Amino acid sequence: MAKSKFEYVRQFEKDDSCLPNCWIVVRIDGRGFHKFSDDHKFEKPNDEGALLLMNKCAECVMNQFKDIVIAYGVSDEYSFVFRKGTTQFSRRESKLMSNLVSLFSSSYVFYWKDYIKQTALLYPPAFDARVVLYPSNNNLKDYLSWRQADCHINNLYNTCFWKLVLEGHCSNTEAEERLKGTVSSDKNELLFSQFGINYNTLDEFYRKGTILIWKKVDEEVLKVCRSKDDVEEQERVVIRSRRRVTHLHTDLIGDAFWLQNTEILEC
Ligand code: DGT
Ligand code: MG
Ligand code: MG
Repeated sequence: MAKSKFEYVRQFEKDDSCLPNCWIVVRIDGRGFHKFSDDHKFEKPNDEGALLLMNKCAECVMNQFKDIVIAYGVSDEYSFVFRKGTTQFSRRESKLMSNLVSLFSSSYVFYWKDYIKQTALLYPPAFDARVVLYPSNNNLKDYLSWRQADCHINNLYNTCFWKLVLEGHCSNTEAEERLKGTVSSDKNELLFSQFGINYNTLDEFYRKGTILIWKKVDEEVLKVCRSKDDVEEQERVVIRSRRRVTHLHTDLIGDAFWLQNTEILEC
């Protein structure tokens, strides 16, 4: 095909393919979700529907991008990890990042009404995205551990803060003052002594965030077969093994998770 004289402008595009043999992590995060969650009356500190909506969007992303081997979500963020050898979009960073974040955002709007009952969507939400490459398995495990440790620190703080405000008759400033300089054990003690709550027994859904991985499951499917003489059609139930996205709310910082799910790092 003949080329136009304008064709040369393509040379200005930069090569942004990700380094080979590295884990590619795409992390998305809600823009201004502090305000967004107030405007949409999200329950404090955790809104179950809002978190389930995030998980639904992440599942949509994984179902379209089968090279994502694990995803981890907490609050308004999700991290997606592509297998080291992926050739999706020739590993181009901008293509990977923009496709994921736009599919996630449109899913958020599309599924909103199925998950958020208290209010209609008041304005279009946005998510930012970044790509980070991790060369070793340990780097990747430390990355995910960092996000889950963050989940723990924020959730413990927010649980205390909102208990003090909603049930402890504190103003926001007073609750902040009460928590200033406290370490984890102080916060655990505060929850126990003042509100009778053992933090470690609270739902893991909130304490650990959500891990999405692929697991093989056996499914029953109805198959139409012909009889031996090729006269009759018969329906038969057969078992098919399928890879499905599985949701976990468990610790991924310790070794146990990686020993139980060795396939993640082997891919
Ligand atoms: P950014 O990311 O720099 O644009 O700013 P934000 O406001 O999104 O801040 P970020 O991402 O550091 O923190 C997430 C905010 O979203 C945080 O203020 C709490 C809020 N949020 C997320 N999930 C929930 C929820 O389930 N319930 C409530 N009440 N708030 C939530
Ligand atoms: Mg945010
Ligand atoms: Mg965030």
